[in-house]
Amino acid sequence: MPRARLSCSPTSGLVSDTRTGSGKTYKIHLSSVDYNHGFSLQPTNINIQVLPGYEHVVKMTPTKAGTYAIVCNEYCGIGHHTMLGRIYVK
Ligand SMILES: [Cu+2]
Repeated sequence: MPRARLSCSPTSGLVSDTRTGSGKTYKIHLSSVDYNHGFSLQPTNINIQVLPGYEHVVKMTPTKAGTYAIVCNEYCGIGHHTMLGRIYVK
């Protein structure tokens, strides 16, 4: 199963430009290097809290091509508003 790895940090932001294919299931690995963060993936209903010291794994099976938006929805500090990312599904 393909995997995508994203790291959460207000200083580095979320890793963007992750590319996946429609119809396949992916495991997305999420970790935080500092504080609690949120991982919300639109337009899916994936929405989890990412805690430091853990590797969270969520499964995603995109059914439509397009751009999926990632946003941190847990206030995490001064760089919180910069924590945006995208997953491109072909
Ligand atoms: Cu945040």
